Amino acid sequence: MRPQPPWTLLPAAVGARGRAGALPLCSLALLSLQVMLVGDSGVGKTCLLVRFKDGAFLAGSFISTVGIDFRNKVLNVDGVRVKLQIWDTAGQERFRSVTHAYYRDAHALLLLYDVTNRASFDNIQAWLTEIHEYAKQDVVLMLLGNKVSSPERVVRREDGEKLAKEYGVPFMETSARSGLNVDLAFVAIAK
Ligand SMILES: Nc1nc2c(ncn2[C@@H]2O[C@H](COP(=O)(O)OP(=O)(O)O)[C@@H](O)[C@H]2O)c(=O)[nH]1
Ligand SMILES: [Mg+2]
Repeated sequence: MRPQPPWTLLPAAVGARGRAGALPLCSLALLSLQVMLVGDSGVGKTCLLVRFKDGAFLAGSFISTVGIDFRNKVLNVDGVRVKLQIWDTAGQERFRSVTHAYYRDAHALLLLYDVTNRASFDNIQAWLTEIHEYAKQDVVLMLLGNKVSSPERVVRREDGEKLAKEYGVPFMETSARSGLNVDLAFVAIAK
């Protein structure tokens, strides 16, 4: 079942608790954006989300995302409070039918490949085809080459830049491990 947007309850819940340091209700007015992470399994979508949300790296044993999961984070973008509701999808073929339904609601998509995995880069075109088919016409899209802190890089930065230019999408290289460009990428799509 699809989780309900939790922010509709936020002002009342905070007000009722009246905890010290709580923000005044007026400043709780915020813009909400739904962001979806897509890309092959293993490219680091869940790690990128955990790095962004909690500032930590999920190393070693990790729980494979099943279907779809989401987390919220509020950002201050040029003085405007923006609530990102970030959907973490599973790239496995068998979950495709789940994620298709979510494309329609996404305002922004972060499309990831793994710079240490050529196949994940080669699959970007297929992902773009799928995005064009299912996502909103005006969806904000960004291409991310993840795992750049790894010594096993096989996809050059120039290759990513070239592909992004071909499709007219902004591009960044990130590392969920080191945190490189992770916040920047999320802020960029929130703008
Ligand atoms: N070196 C390195 N490994 C990463 C990075 N991000 C994710 N990983 C590893 O890649 C594997 C898959 O990550 P995960 O987030 O589960 O991928 P997902 O299937 O796209 O959600 C895990 O073993 C992570 O530890 C990164 O930035 N650098
Ligand atoms: Mg995952």
